Amino acid sequence: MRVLVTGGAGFIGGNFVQYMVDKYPDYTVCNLDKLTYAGDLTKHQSIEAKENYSFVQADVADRESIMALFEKEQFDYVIHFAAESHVDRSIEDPEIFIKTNVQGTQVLLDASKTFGINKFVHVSTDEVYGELTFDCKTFFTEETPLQPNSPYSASKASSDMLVRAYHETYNLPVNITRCSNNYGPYHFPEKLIPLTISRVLNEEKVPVYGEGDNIRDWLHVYDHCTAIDLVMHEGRVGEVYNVGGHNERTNLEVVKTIINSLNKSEELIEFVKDRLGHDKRYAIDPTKLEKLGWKPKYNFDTGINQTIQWYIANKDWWKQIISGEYQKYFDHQY
Ligand code: NAD
Ligand code: TDX
Repeated sequence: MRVLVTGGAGFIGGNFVQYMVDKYPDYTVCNLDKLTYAGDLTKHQSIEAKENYSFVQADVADRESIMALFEKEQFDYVIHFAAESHVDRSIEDPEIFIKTNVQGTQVLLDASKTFGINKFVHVSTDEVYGELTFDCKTFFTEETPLQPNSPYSASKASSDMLVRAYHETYNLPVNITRCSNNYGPYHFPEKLIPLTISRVLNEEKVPVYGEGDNIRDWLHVYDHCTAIDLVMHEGRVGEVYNVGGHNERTNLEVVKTIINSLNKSEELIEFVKDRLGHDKRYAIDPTKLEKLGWKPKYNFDTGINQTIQWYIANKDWWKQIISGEYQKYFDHQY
């Protein structure tokens, strides 16, 4: 099988590329990535020499390059992760989110339709459903109406609609996955968990938006990879699958867990201005995926400890990222 993974130099796509190269030595895995600020290839040193792995630098919105690649490689599967992924950046400057997340997805759908594929898996997010209330009794199901609140989630919802339309109109074999917040190795330090771990390790203040009472539903990236593997091979064509492991935490709980596990002071917490349009709570009902046979390996307590240890052992990776351009972004943001 010939598998195209877009966004495979990023956090989740990067973990997925390594998972696939190791698990399926008889598949070829082509990692296509533009290498934006969020993409880096140093994470793939352990697989870059393997025969079943290759890398192509390209923009998913660049029609000519994408069409030429599909014609040459005749992919069986497209697993589409490539996106602008950070909500705060989308609030600051939405335009690139439309180009990459919406137009880029449409170009990949066109290429898949033109050259034929077994399956197009579109990796989406629970954020397309909007927000839940704090009552903790309701969950996002696959039937929850789409009500995206940020430019990022609006761009992801738009791409979901295009994927759906290419299935309905052209019979393209697709699945859409909508996962809750991921955490784990190689998570880019602009996001809450790696930002907190790296700043606490550096004895720096951790910015918590508003009162820290917003709730996210955390899933270890490894469990997201096993979910996509299952959907890619077993998912019913045309279906949407929610991915989540019932690990709801307030942001303040997450930050305190990290600080305490590193034996540092909670005085590092700094409450800052809230995010505009900040969604209150996300929580996934994963019943449909569980019925397909998926079971997560990590609960939050084991997963967060493994992740903290990973960031301690891999300081070189994140220290190189938080210097330079990233520092300018951070200083502007907070
Ligand atoms: P990320 O920002 O870490 O990585 C994105 C990757 O896409 C980077 O390597 C970047 O270089 C690449 N990219 C960006 N624009 C591109 C373009 N125009 N052409 C080609 N490559 C491009 O993102 P992530 O957190 O790994 O998220 C991956 C996917 O999973 C996204 O589609 C996101 O919406 C979805 N998702 C993320 C989460 C989460 O918690 N991080 C949860 C649910 C769904
Ligand atoms: O400095 C911070 N302080 C803070 O309180 C940051 C960066 C975030 N937060 C809050 C905002 C959110 O309530 O923490 C929560 C998590 O924030 P992010 O890590 O930015 O993630 P979120 O906005 O929930 O979106 C993530 O999950 C869904 C990913 O970035 C998306 O790509 C994915 O679709």
